[in-house]
Amino acid sequence: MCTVCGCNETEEHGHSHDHTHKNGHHHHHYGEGEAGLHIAGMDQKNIVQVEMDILSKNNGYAAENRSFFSKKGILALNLVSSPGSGKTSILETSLTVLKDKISLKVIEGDQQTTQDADRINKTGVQALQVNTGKGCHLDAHMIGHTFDALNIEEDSLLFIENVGNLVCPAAFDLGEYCKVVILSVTEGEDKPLKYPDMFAASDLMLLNKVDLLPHLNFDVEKCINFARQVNPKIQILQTSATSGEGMDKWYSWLKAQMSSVIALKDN
Ligand SMILES: Nc1nc2c(ncn2[C@@H]2O[C@H](COP(=O)(O)OP(=O)(O)OP(=O)(O)O)[C@@H](O)[C@H]2O)c(=O)[nH]1
Ligand SMILES: [Zn+2]
Ligand SMILES: [Zn+2]
Ligand SMILES: [Zn+2]
Repeated sequence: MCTVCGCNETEEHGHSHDHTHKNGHHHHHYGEGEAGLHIAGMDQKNIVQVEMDILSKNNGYAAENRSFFSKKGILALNLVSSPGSGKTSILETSLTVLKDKISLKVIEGDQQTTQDADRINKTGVQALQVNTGKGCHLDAHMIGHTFDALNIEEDSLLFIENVGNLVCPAAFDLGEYCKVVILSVTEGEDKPLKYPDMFAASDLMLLNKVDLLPHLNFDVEKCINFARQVNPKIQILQTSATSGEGMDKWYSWLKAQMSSVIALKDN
């Protein structure tokens, strides 16, 4: 996961530089220790401790957000993907279709600029931009701070577009109902295997830009099998934000999730 650490660079490391190679393949795997990652100058126990501290604080804020959402019957979705898969385009198309029927709000996460929030605001739906600066993901604390400005209504739908990054947002619970991962066909069918955490953490995968399939050697079935290998329960819809293909199934999925959130609303 993504560890934000400012120290320990001076610590001597006690391991030798002999690496063992499982399966007989010659590659270096830095994810086989207790922490699942390597940071030069930090031992595995320290990394685990820093991660636990960061994540447990985040989880506290996420629990507060989740309770706020469930009391008000708000379906909060955390949209995650690599940069450019089409998160904002899917939102622009969806909001235009849904805005007369459903109360909607959007939180836009990017390192810099208000471009995505500006695009969303043009649809007539209110969006609030959160810039993370050097940060590579939204955290639950940032989400809690948007509530005053957004005034999210009861029985409504809140889209949270995370920072384009297929790795770090997987580890940070925002208090959402679920994560929706967007993968576009121009990224290659192997992404669920290479970045498994995000696909394991998501309930739904939108395979986007399917209008481009005739121009590519992208094997849809193979990609779906890879995603199910990582997460056997993941639901998968094929969409195109530009042609509109598959978008009706996405809207039906949204409405079904909204109904269950409203039915389960804490009173
Ligand atoms: N052909 C095609 N292009 C698409 C589709 N969806 C998005 N795009 C294009 O892909 C590019 C990136 O789209 P965005 O919606 O900005 O992607 P994003 O995931 O919001 O990007 P970041 O917020 O920067 O991570 C734009 O040029 C879109 O027009 C699609 O379904 N088909
Ligand atoms: Zn990160
Ligand atoms: Zn975007
Ligand atoms: Zn914070």
